[in-house]
Amino acid sequence: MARRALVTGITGQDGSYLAEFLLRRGYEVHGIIRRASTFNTHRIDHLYVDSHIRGTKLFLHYGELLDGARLATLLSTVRPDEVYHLAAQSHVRVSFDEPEYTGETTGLGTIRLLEAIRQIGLDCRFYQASSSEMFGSSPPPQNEGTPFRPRSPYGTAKLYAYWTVRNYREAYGIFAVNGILFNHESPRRGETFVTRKISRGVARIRAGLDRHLFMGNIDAIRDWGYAPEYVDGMWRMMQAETPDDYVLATGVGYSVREFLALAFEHAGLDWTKYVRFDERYLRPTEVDCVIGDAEKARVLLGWVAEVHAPQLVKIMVDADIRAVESTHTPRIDRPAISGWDPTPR
Ligand code: NAP
Ligand code: F7E
Repeated sequence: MARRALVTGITGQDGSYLAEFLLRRGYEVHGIIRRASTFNTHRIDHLYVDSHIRGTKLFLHYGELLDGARLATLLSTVRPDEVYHLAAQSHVRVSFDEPEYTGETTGLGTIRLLEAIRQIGLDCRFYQASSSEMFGSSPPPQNEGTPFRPRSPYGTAKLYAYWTVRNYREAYGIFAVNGILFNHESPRRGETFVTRKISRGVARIRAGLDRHLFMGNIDAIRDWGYAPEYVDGMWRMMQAETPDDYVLATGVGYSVREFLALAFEHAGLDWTKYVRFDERYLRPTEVDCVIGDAEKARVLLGWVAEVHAPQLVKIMVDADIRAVESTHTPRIDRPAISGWDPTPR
C-alpha cells in the first residue's frame, strides 16, 4: 500500500515542491486548497491529473485553516499516514497589517489540526512549518537551543504553533515535529518576498519593462537556501525514529544589499543605478540578522544544504529572465498603446 500524505498549503512554494517529492517516492498525496474566484493552483498544475484517470496519485480538496470542522472531516476521510502542515499567512510585513488574521491562521490553524487528530484518534505523523522568524532578535548563529525572541505578529503566531506541537507531543504522544526552517527560495517563491522581488525586478529592468526597483531595509541579513532541498529535510524529519525539532539552514548569511549586487551583476547591470528606497517596505520591528546552525540535522538526518545564495541568485534570475522573455515582446517592438503609462509600479 502506498503511504498517504495530507499537505496543507500545497499551492504554495514549499507545498508544490513537497508534492513533487512525495509523488516521486510513490506516496498518494492529498492537498488542501482554498476556494478562490481565480485559479490559485499554477504551482501544481503540472502535477495534477484528472481524478477519473486510473492511477492518479494527487487529490485536491477544498479547505481553510479557519474552518476546524472541515479540517476534521478531511483528516477522518483521507486518513493520512503523514500530515505536512505548510499553510499559513506567511508574509512577515503583511502580518503587521493583519495581526489578528495571522494569529487565527498561522497560530491557531496548527491547534485545529492537532486537536482534530487527537479527537479522531488518528495514528499519523505531523510536520509543523516552524520558522527562523521565531528567533527574532536573538543573535546568530541560531540553533534548536537558542532562545526565541520574535519581532512580528507572524513570529509570535509561529511560536504559539511551535509550543502547541511540543505540547501535543508530550501530552498525547503524537509524533509531531517542528522544522525550524531558515529562509528558502526558488523561482516559485511568492513575488513579494525579497529574493523573488529582486530576481523579477532585475529581469524586468533588463527587458526595459521597469526603470527602478523600490526596496526597504537592505541591511538585513538572511540565510537563504534552495527550497527543493528543504522539503527533503522535512520528509527526513518525518521518517526519524522519534519525533524531534530541527533547524534547516545553509549556515551562511548575506545582506539584502549583497543579494541585490549579485542579482544585478548576473544580468550585467550595476544595482546602484536602479535601486531606490521606499519606506513602505520597512517593518515596525525588524529581524536584523538570522544565520542558522543546522548541525543537528546534518548529524541525525544526514541533511546538508548544497545550494548557497550565489548559486541561488543565478537560478532565480535566469528563471525570471526566461519568464519575461517568453511573455513580453521587447518594448522597442511594442505597438503604441493609447494612455500607456511607463511609470514603474
Ligand atoms: P507560501 O508560498 O506563502 O504558501 C502558503 C500556503 O498556505 C499557500 O498554499 C496558501 O494558499 C496557503 N494558505 C494561506 N492561508 C491559508 C488559509 N487560511 N487556509 C488554507 N490555506 C492557506 O509559503 P511557503 O514559502 O511555501 O512556506 C510554507 C510554510 O513554511 C509556511 O507555513 C511558512 O510560514 C513556513 N516557512 C517558510 C519559510 C520560507 O522561507 N519559505 C521559512 C520558514 C517557514 P493560497 O495559494 O491559496 O494563498
Ligand atoms: O524579507 C528585507 C525585509 O519578506 C527578507 C518568510 O518566508 O522567511 C520569510 O520572511 C528581508 C527582511 O522574508 C524589502 O525587511 C528589504 O529583512 O523576503 P522577506 P522574511 O521576512 O525573512 C521566514 C523564515 C519565514 O518564515 C517567512 O514565512 O528583506 N527587505 N526590502 C524586503 N522584504 C520584502 N519582502 N520587500 C522589500 O522590498
